[in-house]
Amino acid sequence: MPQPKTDPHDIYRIMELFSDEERLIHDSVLDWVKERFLPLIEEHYEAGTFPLELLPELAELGVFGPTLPEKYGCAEASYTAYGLINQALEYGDSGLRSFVSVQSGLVMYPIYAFGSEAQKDRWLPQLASGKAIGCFGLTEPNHGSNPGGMETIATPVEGGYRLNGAKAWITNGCLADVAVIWAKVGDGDSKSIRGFLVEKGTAGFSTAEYKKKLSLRASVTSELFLKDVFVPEENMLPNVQGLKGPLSCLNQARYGIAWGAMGSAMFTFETALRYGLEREQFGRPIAGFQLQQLKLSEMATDIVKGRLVAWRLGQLRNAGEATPVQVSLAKRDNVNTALRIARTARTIMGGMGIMLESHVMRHANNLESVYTYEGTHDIHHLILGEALTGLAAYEG
Ligand code: TGC
Ligand code: FAD
Repeated sequence: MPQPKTDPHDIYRIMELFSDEERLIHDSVLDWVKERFLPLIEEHYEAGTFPLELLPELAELGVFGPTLPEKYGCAEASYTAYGLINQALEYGDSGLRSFVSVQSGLVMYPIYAFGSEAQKDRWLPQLASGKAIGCFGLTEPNHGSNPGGMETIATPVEGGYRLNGAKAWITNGCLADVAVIWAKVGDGDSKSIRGFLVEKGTAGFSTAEYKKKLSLRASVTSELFLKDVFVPEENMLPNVQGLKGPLSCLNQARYGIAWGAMGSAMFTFETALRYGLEREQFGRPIAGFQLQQLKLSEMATDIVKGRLVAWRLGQLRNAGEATPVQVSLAKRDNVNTALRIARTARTIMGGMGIMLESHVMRHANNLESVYTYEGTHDIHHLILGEALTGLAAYEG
């Protein structure tokens, strides 16, 4: 087989930008993904299940809430390490990264940033160790891109609140021991939005799984129903109010996706390159044809650029200076790049590319969801558009 003349996996020697500790964290997660996760993914993807049997090992790797303090059982690592973890996980499957994104960025983060000491002490160690699973309920059947319009209402009653409403498309909804539910209190203004920790088994709280997804099949997605659900006062997140509460959590998860998408792109690129070197047509490897080299060259270039954007964003985040607009740019563009690369990888693999066993179409299908969740591609264009012009174009 012909041999590459440069390291196709890291042409720009980007791994040298990270500390020894960050590289160690990345390598241990990536090794685990290759050895333990990839052998199981086909079976779970076909069955439409998440490999829950791997949860203790995932927790052992320290991937849940990795930037949070050690006193809660977390790794207290840098945001760069957090990014590299996401990159390694999504090399396996976007559903695996989703599971970890939700647990870390959308459940542990709000409890840590906005919760009471009692809420942190109770939930963070359980979530870090994988003994509890969480989910994040923001989207509703009638309000996706515009969560400020939410209809879920929390009515104050003696000792707490009574929640009524429904949430749609919730990752890990059916699995979760605790759901972070965002609801309007009182007059229905978006400034009244509060976060509530709703525990599995609470009377009036039920879930239903979406069963026929063609994307993220190895991730559980659910509807949540709240009918007169009593939530005690102590289960409300005390330290945030308004839409900025849930939107700040999205910064965490969108940041991880910007890295994760590059992991997916690296997998599909590497798979297509390997195939192109092995597969012969017209008496020579297909990677030797100019048209295929153009594709490989563009894929490799786009991966370098996307990884450098993620790295720079990580530097800004480590310094506490990353803005939501910067996060938006990276989420949108890196996911779009990864989707384009997955589709191109599929074409290089010809008919084989449509097979589950070749993995590239699984990645492409997954990325269709990633393109839409955590703010659609369009919404992220509008966020950058507003920053560039000072004109918000969401309405009218
Ligand atoms: P707007 O008036 O712009 O803002 C309301 C308040 O929020 C503040 N804010 C932010 N704060 C922190 N981080 C951000 N990224 C923020 N964006 C806005 C803002 O400063 C304001 O604060 P204040 O104090 O003045 O009240 O709000 P808007 O209603 O006009 O909406 C703007 C828009 C459209 C950008 C926003 O609604 C949006 O991002 N929509 C997209 C919705 C979305 O991303 N949903 C994701 C749901 S969760 C999910 O998909 C999980 S997938 C998980 C997985 O499996 O990985
Ligand atoms: P809509 O908002 O109805 O948008 C439909 C189309 O209209 C899109 O192309 C959109 O870009 C476009 N559009 C909307 N508004 C505008 C505008 N102003 N200008 C131009 N175009 C516009 N949510 C959670 O809360 N928690 C979760 O854990 C979660 N997990 C998810 C998992 C999966 C697999 C999926 C698919 C979604 C998940 N979501 C979750 C929901 C996700 O965040 C929403 O799907 C997303 O925000 C878009 O909302 P929507 O699907 O209702 O689309």
